[in-house]
Amino acid sequence: MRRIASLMLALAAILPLKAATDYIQNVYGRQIQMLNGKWGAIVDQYDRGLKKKIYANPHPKGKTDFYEYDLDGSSRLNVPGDWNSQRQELRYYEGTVWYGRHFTARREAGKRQFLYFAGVSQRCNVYLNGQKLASHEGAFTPFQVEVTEALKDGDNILVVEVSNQRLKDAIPALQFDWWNYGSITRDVMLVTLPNRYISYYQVQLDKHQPDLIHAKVCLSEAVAGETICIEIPEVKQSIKLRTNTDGIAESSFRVKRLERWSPEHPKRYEVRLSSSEDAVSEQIGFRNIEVRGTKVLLNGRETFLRSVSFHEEIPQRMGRAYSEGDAAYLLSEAKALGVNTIRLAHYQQNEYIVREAEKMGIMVWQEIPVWQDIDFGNTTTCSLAKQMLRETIMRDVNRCADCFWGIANETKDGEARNAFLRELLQTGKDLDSTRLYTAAFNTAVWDKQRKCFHLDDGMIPYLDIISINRYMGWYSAWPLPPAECRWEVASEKPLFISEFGGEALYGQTGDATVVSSWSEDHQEKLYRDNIEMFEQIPNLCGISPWVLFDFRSPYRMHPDHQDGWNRKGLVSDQGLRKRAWHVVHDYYLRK
Ligand code: GCB
Repeated sequence: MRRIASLMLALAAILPLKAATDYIQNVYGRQIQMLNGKWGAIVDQYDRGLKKKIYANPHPKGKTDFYEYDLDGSSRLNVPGDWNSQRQELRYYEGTVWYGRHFTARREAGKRQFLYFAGVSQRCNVYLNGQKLASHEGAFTPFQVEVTEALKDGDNILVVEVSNQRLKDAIPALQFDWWNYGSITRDVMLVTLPNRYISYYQVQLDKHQPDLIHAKVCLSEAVAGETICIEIPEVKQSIKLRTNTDGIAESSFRVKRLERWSPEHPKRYEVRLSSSEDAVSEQIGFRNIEVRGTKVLLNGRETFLRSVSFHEEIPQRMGRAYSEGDAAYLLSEAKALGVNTIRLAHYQQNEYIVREAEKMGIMVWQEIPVWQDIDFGNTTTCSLAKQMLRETIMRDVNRCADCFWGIANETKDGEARNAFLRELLQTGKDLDSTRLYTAAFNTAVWDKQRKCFHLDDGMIPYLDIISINRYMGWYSAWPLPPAECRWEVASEKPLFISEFGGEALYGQTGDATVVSSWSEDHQEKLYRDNIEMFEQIPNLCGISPWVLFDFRSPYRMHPDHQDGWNRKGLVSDQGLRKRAWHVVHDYYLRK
């Protein structure tokens, strides 16, 4: 598949959200026709499809015509669903697959219609009835394509050219420690909206004040003077606003006796928004998240972040998680561990996970896949990162559970990287300054003279929380006994241990002092040692073991112990809890 020149056609128009937008927020609360199901799929390893016009689903018209590619007659793949787990021969496939399906639609007079893709990994071109309508890059964020004109009454053929090829200037780039699942991995739907619809809204609690709500509502057209109504029936709140010439209405108002959302009390309110043509509603929670000195405060109270990470993967299925049921499974296991936070590694996971976490009372750290060696000097790559962050924030801006935006994982200090990350931060803060911004660093080093860990990184002053990935007892030997390992890292800010851990094969016994035993004994001891060391970190605000479940990774090819699995899970690929799970569970009970 040819590289997409223009990144995201549809979204490019909406920046920087000052003017009317064509965005679709809260898509599951809209009039939708699901297009999930069995799609025709043609594997196009040598990228012949464009030349052969697969997008037009051609069939022979006369006796002398022939055709080699036939979406109608091709074998089927489930959408959503990665192709890797659906067909043995596609497990390692990196390249292009053409997807296609027919669907019956009705054009609706006076309405606008869109195709909405919740996630296509990693990039795609979208064709409707033979016409190319859009391209999108980035596996983990949604995009929409307007089809009001292109849609036909009756039968339509939708074709999507998908590629999961790894590229040097993409995000993530050529290397990453997780499975490169390809496909239309999330829901696809046809959305019907009023002509002038409510395209984007933010209804959020002020960063510091417990009762002050800031609301911003954008129409899809820049019309002034339109009345927007915001209601929160449970607290008898109803306010009317008028749009400005950009089609945007903004207001701040106080609500008496507002119950704030927290892990202990995940309270949400029904919020209704309406305009002359449109009405939309959803459950929204309110909370204050801020940093004071070295503390993270949730609703004004110091909160220790008891976290864990998982990939968007169901290990037992060896495939991408995509459904509400999958979200419930992953999060229940996290909850059982005793968490109040999850770090969704290392990319934006599907909306079901974020919404479910909010319902269950789990704070969410979401990050974009700026993982290790990104092409930081490349301006196109930087634009892509900014687009990814914007798409993440815009999808989830009303999810109060989302408390942390992660902008990078394990990147190295340097001019190009710093300029890139600073731009990214600015992009994020322009859209949303209520969350805390962080990045995970793996460059904290042991200072032999001063006998402590320290970190020099040019990004420290810009971030709210400094996050450290450090694999003591696994990738590094202990310089001193754990209880003597002092930390002097970003002493004036909250410090979060965003990764630590080690591998163990479920059920394997062995010498607890020998790393290469791959034993639960070793993993259990490693967890105890690390927890002992954490007591030495004065500005510690939380920890996040790496990782909840064993996960698939082409990095991990030890024939006996790994065989394509990263075995750092506290829970095995079969869903069985390892001994280290109990160490973390006990620690979280105490915290
Ligand atoms: C890391 C990475 C994570 C890896 C992990 C590991 O530091 O952030 O993506 O999977 O280490 O297992 O080595």
